[in-house]
Amino acid sequence: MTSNITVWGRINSSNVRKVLWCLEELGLDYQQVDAGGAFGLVDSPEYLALNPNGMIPCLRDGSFVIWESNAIVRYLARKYGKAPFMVEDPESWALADQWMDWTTFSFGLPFRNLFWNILRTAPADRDQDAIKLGIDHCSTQFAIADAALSKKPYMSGDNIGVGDIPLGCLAYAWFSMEIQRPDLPHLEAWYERLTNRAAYQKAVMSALT
Ligand SMILES: N[C@@H](CCC(=O)N[C@@H](CS)C(=O)NCC(=O)O)C(=O)O
Repeated sequence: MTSNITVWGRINSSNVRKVLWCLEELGLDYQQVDAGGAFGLVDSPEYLALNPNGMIPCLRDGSFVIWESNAIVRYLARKYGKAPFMVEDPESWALADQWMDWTTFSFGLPFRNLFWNILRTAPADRDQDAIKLGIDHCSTQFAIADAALSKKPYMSGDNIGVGDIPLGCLAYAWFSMEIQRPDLPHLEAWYERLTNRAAYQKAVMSALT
């Protein structure tokens, strides 16, 4: 679909991947501008005028500007989505919100600590105790997702939806890291379903570092 969408953010950021994956699933045209990390730009007055947090991602759609990755994903689904990404009933939205918020607030912090210790820290400087604790903590959280996925094929229910997007981006890093993972068959089957999607392959499955 033709649109006038620009996304700022480096593609190896999990939060940027959420937005890119959603755009790909919705079949929207967009321009991606590298920003953040080694690309800088986020401290410039021009960027701060778009996103005063100086963080990525940020999306502009025509003259409308929005930041916060989960909010961007919901905006795109509501504006451009059709089922399964746009849902109508309050219960389906509530479940999508539940998993999006859970991923950010319950899962995100322990995962970030683990991710940084392994992928953003030189081997000699890694804190092995923190890594072990991080794997334990993430495994406990992933077991909650695994239990949900034992009943339905997606976090969003019978079909994929925006509720799958945040965890799906972190799952790529989890399954790519050289760590000892617990046996969580429903989570693994869900992850495999995601990896078969062209949009996921294009937007999420790129180099982590
Ligand atoms: N809650 C924000 C968090 C954004 C965030 O933490 N972005 C990180 C990248 S994942 C960032 O901007 N880091 C600074 C940088 O990359 O320069 C969101 O979900 O959009």
